[in-house]
Amino acid sequence: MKNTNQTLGEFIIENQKSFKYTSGELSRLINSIRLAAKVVNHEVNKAGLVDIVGDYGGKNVQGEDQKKLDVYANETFIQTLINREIVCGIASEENDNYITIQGNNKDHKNKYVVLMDPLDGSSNIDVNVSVGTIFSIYRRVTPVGQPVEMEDFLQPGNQQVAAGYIIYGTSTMLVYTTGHGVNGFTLNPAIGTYYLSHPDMKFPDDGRIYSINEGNYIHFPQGVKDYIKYCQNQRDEDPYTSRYIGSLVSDFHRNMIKGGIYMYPKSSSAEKGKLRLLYECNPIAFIAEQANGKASDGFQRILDIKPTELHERVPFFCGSKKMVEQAESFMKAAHPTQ
Ligand code: P6P
Repeated sequence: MKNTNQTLGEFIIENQKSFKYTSGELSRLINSIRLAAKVVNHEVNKAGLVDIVGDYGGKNVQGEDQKKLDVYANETFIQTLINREIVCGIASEENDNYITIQGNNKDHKNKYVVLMDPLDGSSNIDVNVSVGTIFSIYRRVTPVGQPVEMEDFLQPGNQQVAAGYIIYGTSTMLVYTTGHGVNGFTLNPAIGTYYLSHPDMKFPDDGRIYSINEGNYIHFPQGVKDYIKYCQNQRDEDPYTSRYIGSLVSDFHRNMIKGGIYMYPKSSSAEKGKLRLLYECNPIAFIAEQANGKASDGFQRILDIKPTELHERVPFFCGSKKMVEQAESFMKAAHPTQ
């Protein structure tokens, strides 16, 4: 059993040696995310008290209204990462194009690129429902110079070196992986320190919670309808239950602890689904697989999908391995040519 009084800082140092070919930059990168998360958490926690909630007036690349906290979170993470000379580029849900960072490193030798959704589920902010930050980290492929979109940002999810999320909920947690399992840290806001509260997180192999926006039911592919009906018809001693918060990080986090599946399939109104491959599905899929779970688009492994554009969307089925495999069996039966 790992020491659960360990702080995140101690954990990073202790596990430093498990990071392949890095001399501390990845640790410093995760530390900078830890710091930015504390700053954002402070604002999220008082969102109802100050004039920082509500529409910013801008729209992001998805055409969605930008909430002020969206913009604040985006700027906070970007500035924190820029200041540390570790990252050569950042892509964000809130920015149409990626940002390149030179800093003092005149030949752009910073090793990592970061892709993020700075405040996922932000439509929940003004109704006091938990929201989250999702991040994905890759080593750059091009050796020096400005990062290049195709080589450095559009890498398949199986190339991630780290991924994680912060959930700003009843407590604030940072959950991440560097490819050696998943660990969760809870923030003690009184002293601003994260403690290892959930060591070695694992999905239960099976579960009874399914998370999907059933308001879209009539627009779902037949395979999804068949799976939902399968869940609803299981009236044994341990029936299925529907739980959907409308915040990916919150639904995923609960399902990882209790067992469950999250689905955002394509529909007649969203041909590729809603979730973005690069900074929502890939990082969550990396965490899911590291926790013995599974993530696919209903047919193929999410982490093997070769991205073609920064903000592309994919259908998303993620959670307990047996539940995802069950859902996939309905998808393959109903859509044999896909
Ligand atoms: P819908 C939030 O906007 C988000 O990207 C996820 O966090 C969440 O699970 C999903 O969209 C909710 O979408 O269409 O059900 O409101």
